Amino acid sequence: MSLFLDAISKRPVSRPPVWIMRQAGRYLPEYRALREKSGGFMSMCQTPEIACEITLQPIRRYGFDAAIIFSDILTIPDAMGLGLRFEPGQGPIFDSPLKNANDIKRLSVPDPESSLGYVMDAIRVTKPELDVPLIGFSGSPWTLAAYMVQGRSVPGFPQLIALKEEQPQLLHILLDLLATSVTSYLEAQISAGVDTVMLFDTWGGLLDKPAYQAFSLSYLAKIVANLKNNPVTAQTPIILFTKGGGEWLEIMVDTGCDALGIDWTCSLARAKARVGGEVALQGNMNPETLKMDDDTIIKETLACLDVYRGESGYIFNLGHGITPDINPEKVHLLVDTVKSYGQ
Ligand code: 1CP
Repeated sequence: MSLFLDAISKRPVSRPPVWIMRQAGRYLPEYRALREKSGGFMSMCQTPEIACEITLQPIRRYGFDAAIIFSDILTIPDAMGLGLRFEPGQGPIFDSPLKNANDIKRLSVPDPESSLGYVMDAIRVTKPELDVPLIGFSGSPWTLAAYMVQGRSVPGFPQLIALKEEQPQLLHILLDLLATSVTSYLEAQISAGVDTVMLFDTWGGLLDKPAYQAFSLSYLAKIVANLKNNPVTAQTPIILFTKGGGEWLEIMVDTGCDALGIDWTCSLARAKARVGGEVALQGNMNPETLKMDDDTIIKETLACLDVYRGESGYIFNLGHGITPDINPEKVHLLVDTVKSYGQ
């Protein structure tokens, strides 16, 4: 067993495990060096040996208690034929975003081993190199739909919101297809060797509560039920993360997930009091804290750890991904603070 899997299942631990969202990425000089000589972000994802190397970089440097497979949430829409590109400084762009009902009705569920096999290959290459658990992941249907309809990252995703207002039934057709696609993608990742899966619902917080339930949570619940009802995947812990979802923790727990990721706008102590009896919690230091002085970083790290002093059911993480402008030394300080906790 491992600290990470023990904490998620609330078995006793000597200290909380630590990993950070986007731990494999642009703040690391060794990542940027590899990116320089590789043919772009997607080709790095699609070359299992490179994806493996990038997954291992932060494990080697910091000794995190879990690894996350190097990939992206937008692999599913890419496999559906939307033509994903990454332009430097602009983020993801789809050449063929979904413009109308025909575009949506033409889509089909990608077969994970044939059209996303590079992700499963990366998992199979990486797993034997690790002595900590490996996390697989997917975007939530709502968050994937956001990029597929909008075509790129635009604040507020106005075209997605317009589709929700004007043609909700059409959006539900898309979300349902994505829920089926995400289920089979995560099943394939689990069969290939990941120990846990995490669903990133980065844009669920754009919605109000009834719309969140209808357009995001109901599809997350479907995916959790599918995985829990399949004997091959039933035992694999599932982490749900809705950025901006702090008000909705109770209904997120009702999906049957094992852990919730929480962002920094939500009080960890209050979240624990509300749902800590039912699920493990993961989070939630503000990523901006890593730009501050050492004493502040230590103080904020300890403030999270103290909420669970002497108890299991907690995984230290940031409240969202680490940003590219962070000094890697600051991450050492954070990890050392967690690892020496309670000793
Ligand atoms: O230019 C580069 O080198 C690419 C930068 C990059 C990286 C390192 C992108 C483009 N994706 C990733 C990796 C990535 N993305 C991981 C790998 C594992 C790890 O965490 O270390 C993961 C889990 C993701 C997930 C992801 N991609 C999310 C969900 C999590 C979150 O941060 O909210 C989202 C929304 C994306 C889309 C995406 N891909 C890349 C970027 C820059 C973005 C965000 C675009 C936006 O701002 O909307």
